[in-house]
Amino acid sequence: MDNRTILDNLGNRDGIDRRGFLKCMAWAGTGVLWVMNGGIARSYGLSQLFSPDRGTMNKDVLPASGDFSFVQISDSHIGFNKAANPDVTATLNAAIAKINALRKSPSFVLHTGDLSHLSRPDEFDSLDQALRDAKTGQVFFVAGEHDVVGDNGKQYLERYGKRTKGNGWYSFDAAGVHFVGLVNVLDLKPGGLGNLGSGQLEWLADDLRDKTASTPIVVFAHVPLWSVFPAWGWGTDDAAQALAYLKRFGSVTVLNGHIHQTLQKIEGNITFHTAMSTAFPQPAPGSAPSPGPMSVPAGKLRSLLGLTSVNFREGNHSLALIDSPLDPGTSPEQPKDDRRSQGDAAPRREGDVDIMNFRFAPRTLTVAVGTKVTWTNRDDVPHAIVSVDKKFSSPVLDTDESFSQTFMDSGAFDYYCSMHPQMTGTILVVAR
Ligand SMILES: [Cu+2]
Repeated sequence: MDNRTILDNLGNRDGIDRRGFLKCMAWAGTGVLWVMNGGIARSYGLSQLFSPDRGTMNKDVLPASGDFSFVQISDSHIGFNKAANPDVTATLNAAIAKINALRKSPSFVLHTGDLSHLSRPDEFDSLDQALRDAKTGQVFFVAGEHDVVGDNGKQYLERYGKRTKGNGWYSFDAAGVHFVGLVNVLDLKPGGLGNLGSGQLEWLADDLRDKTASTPIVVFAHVPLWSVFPAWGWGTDDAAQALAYLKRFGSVTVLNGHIHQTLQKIEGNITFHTAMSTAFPQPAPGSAPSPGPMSVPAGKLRSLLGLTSVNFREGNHSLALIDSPLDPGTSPEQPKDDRRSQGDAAPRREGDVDIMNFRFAPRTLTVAVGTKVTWTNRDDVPHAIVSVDKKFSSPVLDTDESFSQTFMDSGAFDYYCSMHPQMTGTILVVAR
């Protein structure tokens, strides 16, 4: 079945042919089962644990043993309804069904952020409702940038941050493993990446201080704590400091979401792993003009579902990238700056800025004093504009939504997207 067939089915009377849809979306129901055994973590993609046709468990890849297991799911984006996945609740439910079909229920589920798409109360409600059906002891969360838009995470913290510190970070122990949830989607700096901040780093140093080096550590956060692809914002500015605190431990696993695909890296004693989204895939780093929801033809799906087995390693290994889904033909280089500044579409009239492919076009807009500038979001992910000097800010702008600001003083006004701080622009206001 190709992509067009899916879309035809989606045009049926009831709007959605869920069975056809879920079958084509072979990544639907993704999550990672982690089995800890003697301090060694091993991962199994939920998609690999079940035969795609019958939904039965594939016994060949079942974990043989393990006294303790948990499941990671990520990036549910409840509220998203564009072509890449018109029913994100159905694909989340498919993941939960696979969790519930496991022979042994996981001790808990970790959700590594982007629970919602627009931080709306009804989106959080739907997520909570779906997760109530998961057969597991507890669900732990960390915030994604989509969960903190508009209110700097206030609502998220009220719902999910009851026993957390600061902006929502915390730690807990389970079966001899120390788990640390970190928040790197708040107070993002213009032109920067994910950010932990000094307060959280101090807390982390303190939290780890009394742990012996033989304690297995699992760190989880939304944005990757390693530089996956900084040009797309896929990294964390001050992660090196956090990783320095983790160096002395024999076994460290870092679990992230945000990039909607599986990538793994082993660096010394630290294993990094990013999870797929329960909602939609994103392109491999550098293989498209920008990140964002990707509609996937059925034939391409296998390349997205890489093997997700990871073994802990001991001792100091040199940096190794394993299981990379990068196409050999694509260049991982950062897109050139001139491409960014020119943008993809000419503005329709003086004062218009298009937000497209995670860029402001034009990147620098020159207008006369008194001009009303209007930004319009042409992406199918939300963006939010904020002035570097806090002179203006927009509400969260979903697809095709606009925000206007009239500039009465001359000068250069720098701004960025508070959700994707690598997106920067300038309004240059000149006297008439
Ligand atoms: Cu943005």
